[in-house]
Amino acid sequence: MNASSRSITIIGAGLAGGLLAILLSRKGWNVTVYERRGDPRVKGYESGRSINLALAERGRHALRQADAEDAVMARAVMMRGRMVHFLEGGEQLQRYGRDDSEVIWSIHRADLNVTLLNLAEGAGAKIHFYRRLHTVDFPAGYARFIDDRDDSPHDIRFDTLIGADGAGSALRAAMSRATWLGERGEFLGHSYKELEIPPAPDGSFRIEPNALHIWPRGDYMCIALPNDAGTFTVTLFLPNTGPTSFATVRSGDEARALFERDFADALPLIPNLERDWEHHPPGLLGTLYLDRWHLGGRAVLLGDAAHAMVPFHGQGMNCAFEDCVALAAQLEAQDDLTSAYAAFEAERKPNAAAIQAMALENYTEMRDRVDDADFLLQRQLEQQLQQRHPGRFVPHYTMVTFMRIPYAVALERSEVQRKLLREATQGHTTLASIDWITLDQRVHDALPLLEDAA
Ligand code: FAD
Ligand code: E0Q
Repeated sequence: MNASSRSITIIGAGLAGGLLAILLSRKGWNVTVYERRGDPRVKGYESGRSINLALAERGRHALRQADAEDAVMARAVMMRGRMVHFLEGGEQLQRYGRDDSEVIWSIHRADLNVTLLNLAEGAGAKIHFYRRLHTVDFPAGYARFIDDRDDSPHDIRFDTLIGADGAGSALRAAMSRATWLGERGEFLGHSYKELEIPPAPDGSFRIEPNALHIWPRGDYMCIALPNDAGTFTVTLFLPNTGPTSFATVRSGDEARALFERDFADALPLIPNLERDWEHHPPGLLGTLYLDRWHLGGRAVLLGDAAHAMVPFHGQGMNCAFEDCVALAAQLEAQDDLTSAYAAFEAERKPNAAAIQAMALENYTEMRDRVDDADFLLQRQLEQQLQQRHPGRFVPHYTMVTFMRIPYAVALERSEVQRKLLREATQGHTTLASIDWITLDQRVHDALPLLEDAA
C-alpha cells in the first residue's frame, strides 16, 4: 500500500484501540483515534475505581511489539496460581505453571490504558476525546460523532475505519445497517458485581497478594485480583434468576447475608460491601459471534467489538492484543485494505471462536470443579503426563496462558487430553494404580509433538 495514502481511523481508545494506534503509527500509518469518553489522563478515570485484569503471555508478547511491556510490567502484581477458598474454611494454592516463569500478572486497567495512549501519541497518533461514533455513510466515507457533553455533532471524512469500540460497538451497528454480518449474541444468564478489599492499616495486602483468589460455590463464585496499591478488586459472579441470584440478592443487606452464608472469610475484608453493592451496577456477560468482521476495505472490527466473550479465562484483552498484532501484520503484508481485512478475519475468526468456547467452559470449571476430588486427581495426572511427555502432553491452561499457539489448536488438543485424563482416572482415587504403559501409548498415538513446547 502506498505510504502517502496510508490513513486509518480507529474508533475507540480503549485497550485494543490504544495498542493498535501505537503499532500502526510506528509503521508509518497516519492514525486518528476517536473515543467516546474523556481523556483518562485529564479528568480521572470513571468513578476512580481500580479494576484489574490478568495479563498473560499473549498479551505480554503483543505489548512487547509496541515497546510497552516494561512500562506495564513495572506495576504488575504476579499471580502464581489460584487460591481456592473452601466453603468450610481453609484455602489451597493451585499453581498455574511449573514454577515462577509460568505465572500471570494483575494489571490496572486505567494505568494500562493511559500507558498505551501516551505511547500512541508519542508515536504520532492523533486522539480525539468526547467523540462517540454515531452514524456512518460508508459509500461517501463520512462519519458522524457526538460530543456527549453538549450533544453537538462532529462530522469527519475517512478512508477506512477500524472498530476497537468494545462489546457494544457502534461501528458494528453501523456496518450491520449496510450489510449482513450474521450477528448473534448469547447472554450467559449470569452477571457480575465489583467490590473492594482495602489495604490493611499499615498499607499491606490483607490476603496473599501473589494469587488470584477464588471462592467456588457451585452455581456461582467470587474472585479477587491484587492491585499494586495493596487493594484487591473482588468480582462476584451470580445468576440473574434462581434461588441465589441477582433477583433474590438485591439490597446491600441481602448481599451481606449472602456473604455471611457463602463467603464468610471474605466478608470482614470488604468494609464497604453495602455501599459498593448499591453504587456499582451489575455488569452483563455474554458471547458475541459474527460471520463477517469487515466491510470490504471500508471497515473492520477487532477485539470485543468482533468477538466479545465471557471473562472466565482472563483472555479477552490478551486476545484483543493478539488481534492488533495480526491486523498490523496483514496491513503490511497485503496489497490493499480489502485483502488485509479478509486475511485478518480468516486468520483470527477460528481462534476467537475457540477462546470464546474455552472461556465459557472455564466458568463451570471455576465455580464447580476446582474444589472437587476428581478434578484434583486429573490435575495431578496432567502434571505427571506433562513431565513424561514434554512437548506432547501440554496442560490446557499452559497452552492458553503461557504459549502463543493458535487458540484453535489449544482447544483441539485440550479436548483430546481431557478425554484421556477422564478415562485414565475413572474408578481411581490415586495415581498409584494407573496403567502407565497403556496411557503413555495412548498419549503418543493421540498427540503429535508440539513445536517449542518442551
Ligand atoms: P474496550 O476495552 O471495551 O474498549 C472500547 C473503547 O471504545 C472504550 O474506551 C470505549 O469508551 C470506546 N467506545 C465505545 N463506544 C464508542 C463509540 N460509539 N465511539 C467511540 N468510542 C467508543 N480480559 C483479560 O485479558 N484478562 C482479564 O482478567 C479480564 N477480566 C475481565 C473481567 C470482567 C468482569 C470483564 C467484563 C472483562 C474482562 N476481560 C479480561 C476482558 C477485557 O476487559 C476485554 O476483552 C477488553 O477490554 C477488550 O478490549 P477492547 O479494546 O476491544 O474494548
Ligand atoms: C485466569 C486469569 C475474571 C477472571 C480472570 C481470569 C481467570 C478467572 C477464573 C476469572 C482463569 C483461571 N483465570 O484461573 O483458570 O487464569 O484471569 Cl473469573
